[in-house]
Amino acid sequence: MTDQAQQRSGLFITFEGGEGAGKTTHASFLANALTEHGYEVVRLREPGGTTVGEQLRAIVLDPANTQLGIHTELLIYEAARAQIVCEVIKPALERGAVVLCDRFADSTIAYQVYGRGLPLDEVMRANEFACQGVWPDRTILMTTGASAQKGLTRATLHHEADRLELEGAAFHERVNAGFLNIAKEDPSRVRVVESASAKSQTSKLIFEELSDLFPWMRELIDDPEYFAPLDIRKVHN
Ligand code: T5A
Repeated sequence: MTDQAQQRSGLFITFEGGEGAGKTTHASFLANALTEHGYEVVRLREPGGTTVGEQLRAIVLDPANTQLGIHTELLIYEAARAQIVCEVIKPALERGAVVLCDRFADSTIAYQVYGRGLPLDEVMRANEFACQGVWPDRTILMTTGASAQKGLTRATLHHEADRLELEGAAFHERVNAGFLNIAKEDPSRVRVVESASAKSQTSKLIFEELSDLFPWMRELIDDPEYFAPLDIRKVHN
């Protein structure tokens, strides 16, 4: 382990963005790089990441649950979050791990406020309650360019559309606009990364946005060979 890894207390990094933006792909590549550099990495997804959370995920994403109300939907996401925070994220940060999470509280603002139309102040209160004082140190917001359709097409290429993916294009456009607003309001935490081009290029941009937290990344950014494999092999999630 590097000296730096030993001294650093835990770091919480989230990946956000619309459907199929590339969060899983790039969180996985980053996790490999951090592990190679001696960090304990905890990779999670929301909703999910705990036994209870995965059960809640199955409910909220099941296209058969057409009766699910938008308040119930919000509370399911928050319940899953409350569980992953206390069961996994808090203990990992206390140990000094780097926690990488696909989606977190920003998704609730983007989907349940901008997408569904729930009041911002109420959703922020729900987020605060579920997060229990835990908040990301850095958020990578991945975008697929002007239209949400590109991400939706990517997301449903290898699996059946889930309940949220089945929402119309207008819903997903509002979600994407919501994410960009969140970034505008908190630019030091939320870094926007375009993921419309080659994966290697996207990953390099992500490393640039994290290089103040991990200065050794600067050397990798200057090495084109490091990112090249992303364009030719599948990174295991
Ligand atoms: N939700 C979630 C809420 O409504 N409220 C909340 O509070 C929370 C937490 C979760 C759903 O729940 C909603 C949001 C979601 O609708 P999910 O499966 O976790 O669902 O989220 P998705 O966005 O649907 O996850 P995906 O796996 O579909 O998308 P990713 O992870 O963004 O994309 P990824 O990495 O799987 O890549 C998709 C495809 O694109 C290709 C990849 O190879 C892959 O095939 N690709 C590129 N990927 C990255 N960079 C490039 N340049 C690429 N080019 C092609």
